[in-house]
Amino acid sequence: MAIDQTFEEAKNKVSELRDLLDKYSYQYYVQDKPVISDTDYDKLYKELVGLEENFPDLISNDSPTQRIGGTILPGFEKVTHEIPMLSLGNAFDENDLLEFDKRIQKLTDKKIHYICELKIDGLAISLKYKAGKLVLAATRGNGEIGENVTQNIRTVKSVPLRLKKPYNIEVRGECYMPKSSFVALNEEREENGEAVFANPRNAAAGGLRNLDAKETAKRNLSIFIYTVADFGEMTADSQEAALKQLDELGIRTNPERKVFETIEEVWTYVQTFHDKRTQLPYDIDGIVIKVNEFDVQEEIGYTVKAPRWAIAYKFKAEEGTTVIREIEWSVGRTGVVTPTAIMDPILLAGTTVRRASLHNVDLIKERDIRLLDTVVVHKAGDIIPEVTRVVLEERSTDSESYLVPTHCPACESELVHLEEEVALRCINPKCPAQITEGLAHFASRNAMNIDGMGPKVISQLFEKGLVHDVADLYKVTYDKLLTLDKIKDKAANKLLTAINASRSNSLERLLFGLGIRHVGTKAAKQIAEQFETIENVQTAKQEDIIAIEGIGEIIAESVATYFSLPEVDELINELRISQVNLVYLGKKKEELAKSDSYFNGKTIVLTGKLTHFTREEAKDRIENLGGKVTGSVSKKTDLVVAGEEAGSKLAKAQKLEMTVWDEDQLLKALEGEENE
Ligand code: 1X8
Repeated sequence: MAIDQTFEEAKNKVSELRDLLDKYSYQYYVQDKPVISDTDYDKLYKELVGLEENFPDLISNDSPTQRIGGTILPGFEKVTHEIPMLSLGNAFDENDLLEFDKRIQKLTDKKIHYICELKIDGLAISLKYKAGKLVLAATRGNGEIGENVTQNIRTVKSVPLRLKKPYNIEVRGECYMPKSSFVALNEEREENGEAVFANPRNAAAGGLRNLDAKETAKRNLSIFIYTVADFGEMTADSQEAALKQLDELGIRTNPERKVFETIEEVWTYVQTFHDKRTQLPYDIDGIVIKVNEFDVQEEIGYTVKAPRWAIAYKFKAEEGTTVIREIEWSVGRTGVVTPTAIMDPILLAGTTVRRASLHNVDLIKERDIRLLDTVVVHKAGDIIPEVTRVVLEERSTDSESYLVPTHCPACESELVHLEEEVALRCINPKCPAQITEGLAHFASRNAMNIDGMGPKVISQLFEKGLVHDVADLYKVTYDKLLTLDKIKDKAANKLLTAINASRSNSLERLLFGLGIRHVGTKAAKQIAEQFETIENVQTAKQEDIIAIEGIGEIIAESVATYFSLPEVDELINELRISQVNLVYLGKKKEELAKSDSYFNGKTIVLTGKLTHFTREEAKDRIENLGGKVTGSVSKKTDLVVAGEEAGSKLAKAQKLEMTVWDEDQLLKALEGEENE
């Protein structure tokens, strides 16, 4: 089909696909309101990739396929900010805000409003658009000279590569990493023996300042734009109006902003967000308060460094001091041995904290953390308790350096400190801690989901010699369970039911549960979907696995190596004998969206004018869900969608007493809602 396509046809289709993909991306990343499934998005994306491969002349820099550039940069180019990137004055308490208000009132006679916005804890970025296209992204640097990070910023999905209007503007905002991505990233890094990031900002900075944009892309960064530096074709008379216009251009702004008349109201807002900030999905370190009216902003003016019409109220970092009583070492399922500080309880950001991860040995050595040290504790990204530093003045004179363990706390075999890792590792494959952690992982919710099979039951089963590997879990009997502490008739039966139920899990749960390195739930799902049976996975070559979109070399190699081990063969056989399901039970990707769709297998006629989308767009979406769109009403027609000013086709449909929908009903059905 593609071969017969003329250049003109391809060009139209490409343009249509880009519009669609940009729209869906906007709904997903900017508005946080996804309207189509990932599968449908991928399908359109692949169609565009295919067309661009066949017609390379059609590739343009603002195509959604061109977010990740190919080359690794030798270094970042310096960029001079024509309009300097200023900093802000700070306020730390209510009094500072009252004084700010007094200064403002003295500098103007006009009635003013204050606009309060969240102060995002990320990295300031400037974005330049020419004729609506992103041409430059730069870091703040020293405010005068920053670095060209265009290639990296292009991977940030909430940054539009083209605006909804062909404007020439420069805007500024904060690039950040969501808290959830930060936690996941650090967990993964700890597991891999890599150094963890202290907070989301550092993790974002590391991502943004990577010379390989592919690495930036992996960090799941996002952006909020909060100011217009060069208005170009925009006209706005207030910050509020400017932000609204940015929204309309497809630029992501923070929705929590609010306009007030008095500084007292501002103070209430500040306090509200001080308490609410732990619940936000991103880190904020304060509130920015600006005079809303632009004419007054100009009247009030600037100091050398900062606007006089704005101030940043800074939240105090939630931290406190306590004493380390003990350092506990635990062994993870991959053998990484991690230290946890056990401290005198301390209240931090609303919760009592007794334990803080010290992450790895190198960190203990670097910060010279010792037993009985008084330490400052904070919550990284407002979530994870961490030891910031030692208060050396409080250290007693007879204190001694902490002796890092040389042997595994679980199996006593000698620990190794691999050169490229910050972690200590137990490399004994028979280490009981690794095995029980692995068993717990197998039974956990996202894996085989064996309810009630927690660490306590597992340790007992293991210590009593009743379970050695995951296959043994399926050989557990009622009598064996009754030998465990706190397990009586009811609990034993419940556990057996849960074990039995897990036999029918789809393959991806098993693949994840096996604990193959680098295989998370997402990769497990993709592999199961692709290969369908464990036998196919076992015989798959590394290159077959890499061929799956989104699976890279590291995962592919890990999977291939894992299944090449003879003991893994044996384990799978045991699972098979125990009647554990080894097949993928989900639908193949394409079938998935279609099968539960109203449109699947139906013939639909579109007539009249549609307002929410073009005819082509509606057709694409119906077809993606397995429907067929035809031009004329006949006996085969299942549904007629009548837009505005529908004519003869509607009349015919009504005469034949067919189902007729209006555009709203179509929209709802496309979004998976049921119509009467
Ligand atoms: C820095 C920040 C500003 C805003 C939010 N987050 C920041 N980190 C905002 O205006 N909403 S303004 C600013 C600055 O001017 N240095």
